[in-house]
Amino acid sequence: MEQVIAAIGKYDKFLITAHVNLEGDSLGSQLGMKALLDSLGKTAVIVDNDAVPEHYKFLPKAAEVSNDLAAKYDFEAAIVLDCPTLKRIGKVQKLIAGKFVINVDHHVSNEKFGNINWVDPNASSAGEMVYKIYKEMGVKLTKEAALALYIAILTDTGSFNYDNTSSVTHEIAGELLGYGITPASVSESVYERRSVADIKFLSKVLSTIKLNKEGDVAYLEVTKAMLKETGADLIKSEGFINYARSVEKVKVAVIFKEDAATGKINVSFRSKGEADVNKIASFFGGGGHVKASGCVIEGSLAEVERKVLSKVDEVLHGRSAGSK
Ligand SMILES: [Mn+2]
Repeated sequence: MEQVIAAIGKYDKFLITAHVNLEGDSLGSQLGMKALLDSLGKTAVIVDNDAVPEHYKFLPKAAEVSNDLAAKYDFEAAIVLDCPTLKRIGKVQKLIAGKFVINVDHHVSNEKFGNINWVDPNASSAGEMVYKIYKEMGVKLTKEAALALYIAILTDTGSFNYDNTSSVTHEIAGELLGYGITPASVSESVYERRSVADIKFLSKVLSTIKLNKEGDVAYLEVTKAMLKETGADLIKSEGFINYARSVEKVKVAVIFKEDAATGKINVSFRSKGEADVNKIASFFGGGGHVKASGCVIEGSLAEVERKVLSKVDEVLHGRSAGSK
C-alpha cells in the first residue's frame, strides 16, 4: 500500500480502469478512487471497456465513466482495480500500453502485471482496499465516495454472507453508513429493480438445474435462445449461480453462459466448503478467488460443459478426466 500511496503522490494525472462487465466492486472501487484523487486535487478519468449496468446508474458520478476507447486521454499513470490479469480490462489495454501501471486487487490469482502491485487476497473487495488508502492518507471521505465503497463491499461479500466477510468488513461498512447511507435504500436500488422479463429469464435459467451423480456439483445454463425469448440481457444473470450453490450438499456450483457477443462460453464457479474453484478456473485460463472464479472457453455449450464438469469432478473426487 505504501508504494501505491507514493505513486499517488508522485503523479498528477491518472486514468482509472477495472475489469470488463462492470459490477458493484469494480465500479464502486473506481468511483471511490476517483473521489480520492479529486479530493487530493489530482486529475483522474475513469475509462472502462463496458458501460455502467442499468442498476448502478443511480450512483453519483456513474455518468462520468467513459466508454470512449477511441478518445485521447492525457494521463501519467493508470490505476487498475479489481483485475487479476491485464487482459481483463479488455480494450482499455491499448490505451494504457507503455504507461506506469498501479495494480490494486484482491484476487488470489492476480498476475502482478503492474509497475506497482498491491494484492491483498484477504481484503473482501477492491473497495475495501481503496477505503484503506483513504485511512492511511488521512483523506476524509465524501458521502458519494462512502456510498460507492459501501456498494463495492456489499456486493462482493454477497451482502455480508460470504466468508470474505470479517469483523473488519463490518467495521468498515459501519463507518461508511455513518456518512448518511441507508442500507435498505441501497439494497433496493441494487437488488430490487428487476423487470418481469428478468424474472422470466431467471425462471428459464433455474429450470436447467442439474446435479452430478454424487449430488455435490450443481450447474445451470444460460442460452442465447433464453435471452431472445425473454428480452433480458446477459448481465442480468449475475448472481443466478447462487441458487445452484444454495442446494444442500452442493460443494461446487457452475453456470455456463452462451455469450452472443463473443461466440464463447462464459463459465462461473462458486464453492461452498473447502473446494478451491480458483484452481479450476485457472486450469481453463481464467481465475478469481478460492470461492468464486470464472473463465471463458471456446466451443459449443455441450462440449464446454463436458470438459468443465469432468475437471470439477477430478478436483472433487480425484478422478481423471474422461473416466466415469
Ligand atoms: Mn472484487
